Amino acid sequence: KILVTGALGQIGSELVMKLREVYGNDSVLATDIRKEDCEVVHSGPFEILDVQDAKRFSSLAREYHIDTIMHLAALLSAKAEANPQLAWTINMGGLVNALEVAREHNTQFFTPSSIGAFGPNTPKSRTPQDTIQRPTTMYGVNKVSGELLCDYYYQKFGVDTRGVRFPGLISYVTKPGGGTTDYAVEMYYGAKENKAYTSYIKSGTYMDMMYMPDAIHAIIQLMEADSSRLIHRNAFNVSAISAEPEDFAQAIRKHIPDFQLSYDVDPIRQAIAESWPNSINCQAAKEEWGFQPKFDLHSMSEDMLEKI
Ligand code: VAH
Repeated sequence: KILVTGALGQIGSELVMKLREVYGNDSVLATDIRKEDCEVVHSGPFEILDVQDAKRFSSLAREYHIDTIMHLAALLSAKAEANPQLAWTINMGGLVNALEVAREHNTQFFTPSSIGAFGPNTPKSRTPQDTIQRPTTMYGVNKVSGELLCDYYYQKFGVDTRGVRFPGLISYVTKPGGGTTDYAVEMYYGAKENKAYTSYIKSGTYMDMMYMPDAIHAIIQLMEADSSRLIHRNAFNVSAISAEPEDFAQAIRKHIPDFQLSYDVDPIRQAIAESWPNSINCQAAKEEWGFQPKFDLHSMSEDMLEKI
């Protein structure tokens, strides 16, 4: 049975539904710090869990006979930069608790890292799998620390930890909260609702992006991969698209010709975006577990505008 933390979040809400489709409703325990009236709560087991509560975390793992933990509960980059101390407490405190439960109950373990784990002196185009990681944001410090801690739990305690460095994720099921790449999600909504959007990220700012269905598939594919093939573990570069705001606008105009994009740059999120890569190299994920995204900017845009 799989325990998912942050199950009501942007990734969690889609991951839980896909896992229940693949493995059966009762094989996925969804948890989050709050309860909501939604299909994640109604379609299978749900429990309130604050990942800072180590005792409850462990007792839920025991009660539900958990053999896999997918730890998604965290503050994203912009929110973490606004509350750095809280971000450390939740992002690292939650991760340590999750890893300890995995060690204690001998479960498999997944948690995402991010392109945010790279910093200003990391090579910016086709960023290698193994390279300099000196992020300048609290979120990035959390992600690099998390990668090292997960590898440590594998090396030291034999916990089967695996992770991916996610790019900006685009989805229409649950809106992201507090990210930097979220401008791209908001642009699709702005296009659909008002044929216009004002971007807080400057034109020409390239970042890696991926459609949520490809992200969910990557998690399942990595967790089912033959561990003897894995040279890396925490965490694999994965991406599908490298784009800047004008690229999204152009793709949207194929469907909404008079879409207007304007700019009101937020210096804080612009600085975060500029410290991240423009495009990352995903060769290791392709070679070690067959990572292969299906959506490009055009097919993602077509699907997003149809579905929202
Ligand atoms: C964020 N969407 O913007 C997340 C992600 C790569 C970006 O980590 O913080």
